[in-house]
Amino acid sequence: PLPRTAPDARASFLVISNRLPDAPSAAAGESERARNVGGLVSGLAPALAARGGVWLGWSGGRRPGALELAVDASSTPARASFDFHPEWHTRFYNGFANRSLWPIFHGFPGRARYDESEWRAYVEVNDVFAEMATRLVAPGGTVWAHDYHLLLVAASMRARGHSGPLGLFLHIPFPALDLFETIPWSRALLDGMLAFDLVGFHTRRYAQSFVRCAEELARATATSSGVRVDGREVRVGVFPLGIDAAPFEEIDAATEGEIAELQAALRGRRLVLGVDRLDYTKGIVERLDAFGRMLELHPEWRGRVSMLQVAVPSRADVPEYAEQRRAIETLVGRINGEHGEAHWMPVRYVYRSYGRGQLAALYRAADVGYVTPLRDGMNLVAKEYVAAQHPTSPGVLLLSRFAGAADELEGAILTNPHDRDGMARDLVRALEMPAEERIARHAPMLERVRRSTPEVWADAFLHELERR
Ligand code: GDG
Repeated sequence: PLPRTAPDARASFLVISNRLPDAPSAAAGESERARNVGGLVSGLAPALAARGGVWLGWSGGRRPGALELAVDASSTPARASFDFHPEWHTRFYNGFANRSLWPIFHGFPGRARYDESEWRAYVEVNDVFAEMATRLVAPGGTVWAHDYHLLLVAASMRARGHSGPLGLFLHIPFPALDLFETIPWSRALLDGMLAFDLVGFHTRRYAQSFVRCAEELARATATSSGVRVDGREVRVGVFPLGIDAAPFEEIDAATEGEIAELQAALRGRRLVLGVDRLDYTKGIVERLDAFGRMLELHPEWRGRVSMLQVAVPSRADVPEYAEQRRAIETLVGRINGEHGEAHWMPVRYVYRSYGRGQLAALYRAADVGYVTPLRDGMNLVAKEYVAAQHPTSPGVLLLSRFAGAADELEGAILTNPHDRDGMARDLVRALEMPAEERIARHAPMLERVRRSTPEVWADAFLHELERR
């Protein structure tokens, strides 16, 4: 399908992501990345403005034949369109992206399923994005693609004559060779990624896995800056994404009110908080289970602590997500049934999203930030929790070793979400940590979170991408 309209002036800088930052939700209850792009947008907006750039992504609409691929420039909004094919949502997005790439990249081979028609849709949609992108950006312009939905756009843009720098940032982990090579189209995906000039990851581990796959599967040679393959240099870099801490640090009057209300409801009980998109990678079931185990092992905490789990609706039309929701809700019921009293519910669970101010209030009121994904590219919730703590009476961050954020947040208690008893013990340690130690752990983390803004991240990536 060819674009029907395109703006005349070509941009010198183009950002491409599956969804546009301000796109309305695709399906009722689907929050998707509308939130984390909050950080992305604030990081990229200055770069877009300075360079007269545009942002290309799917608008979220699903009407066949409608204007569906929108372009949002910082100053002069432009739109381009293609005929939307409804099966793209099921095959490309819910299919190959979220039922094949998402699970395997997070280390869940048992959940990954492969279907050739979905792979074909993935190739086709990447091609459509590439076609649109090539029309929008000047031939020598800079292109920055985001995430696992768009691993093939660089190859396709090169084939269409684009000569400027092409960069990719992967927001999720990159798996070890043993897992990656189980994907039926692993070689094609790898070649697609190797068509970029710069590939960025959140952590060193993911970058190393990528280099290892390139060596083994594409006969690349590791160099000091990345890999050399077919006589070309592909740079590989580590660019940990941060947050804008200010909105979480500055608690306004409305937020103060929310905190007071929450504290009144807690009636002196300690609060352990989990906030996640409802996703099996986030380890919500394991986390609830360890909380229940803690109440068994440490009955002295019964009636003195409550856990609140906020689960933000996500990808609800993918069967694994609906099933995960049922598993969580069953477990919450079981824990409350087994451990609860008429006057005390151990777990409160809400399936909805909150505004940022409310989220900041929850973070600040929580004694323990319970952030225990089984695997997570970075995890920005951990950083937001740190930013929201009061520096003289901070809570404790209990963080999974398997979140990318664990590399940076050294003051956290690092835990293994696969170890139920260990996590229960770490929870008690967090609840009992003296103020002095809490402050000593929190201060350097806050410093780091403040410094590492999305703007710093975007500048570092783009500087490297445009360095010749
Ligand atoms: C992917 C990677 C990587 C959550 N609930 C609400 C809400 N949120 C916001 C949080 C946070 C964001 O959503 C979630 O970001 P995470 O990083 O924790 O997780 P993913 O959505 O899985 O993001 C991840 C990230 O990309 C960036 O590269 O860190 O590893 O999986 O900002 O605050 N926001 C609002 N209401 C909510 O109820 N407004």
